[in-house]
Amino acid sequence: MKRRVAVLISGNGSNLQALIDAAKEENYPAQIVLVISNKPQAYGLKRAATAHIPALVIEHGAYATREEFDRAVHAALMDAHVEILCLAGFMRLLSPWFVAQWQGRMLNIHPSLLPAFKGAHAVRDALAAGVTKTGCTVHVVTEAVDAGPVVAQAEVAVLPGDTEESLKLRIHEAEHRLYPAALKVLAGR
Ligand code: 4DW
Ligand code: GAR
Repeated sequence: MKRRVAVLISGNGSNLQALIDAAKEENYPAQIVLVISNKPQAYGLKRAATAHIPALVIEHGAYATREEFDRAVHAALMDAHVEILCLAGFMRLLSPWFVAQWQGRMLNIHPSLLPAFKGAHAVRDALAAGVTKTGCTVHVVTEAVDAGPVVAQAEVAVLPGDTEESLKLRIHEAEHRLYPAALKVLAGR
């Protein structure tokens, strides 16, 4: 039986698309059964619609506290019998309570070779640091941001003349291969 996976997004959802595409393969161990966005205008919602995957908008602004938002997200995940959760450009910090509910079953993708360049500007920071090699990481989400156990990493070269945009593009290409591979590892466990 394929594992039931939900993807949480806030924006473009190109990693969501990579997971959707990978899951079309007959032998892939996971299926994307739900997409949740905290932003109504997220382009990833269109990707879900095109793929005929149920999608929900749960706007954090509609909730008085972080924990109430998290409980609404959790309830939707329970309703859809979700077993594994993938964060893909999801930009809201999830509470310790939520993280505990999904302990060991929630992945995130980050655009650096963690533990290097944690935080929201990983690509810019790598460029500014002058490294010749960066990459992307899929890790298990823990309470501490960008610090959970690494499931998979891919290296990406920083090339002479790279801008934040050009480097981001190259990292994205690596992400779109890495995330499906990492989810396959977790789903197959
Ligand atoms: C991440 C971490 C923190 C914020 C945004 C993104 C990386 C991935 C992630 C999303 N939610 C998470 C994680 C994580 O690694 N660990 C946990 N939850 N527990 C962040 O602080 N975002 C702020 C909002 C930004 C915005 O709305 O634009 C925030 O205050 O939530
Ligand atoms: C990805 O590059 C991901 O690594 C990054 O957001 C992008 C989302 O793109 N995440 C972080 O920086 C987390 N701190 P997408 O919406 O096209 O998948």
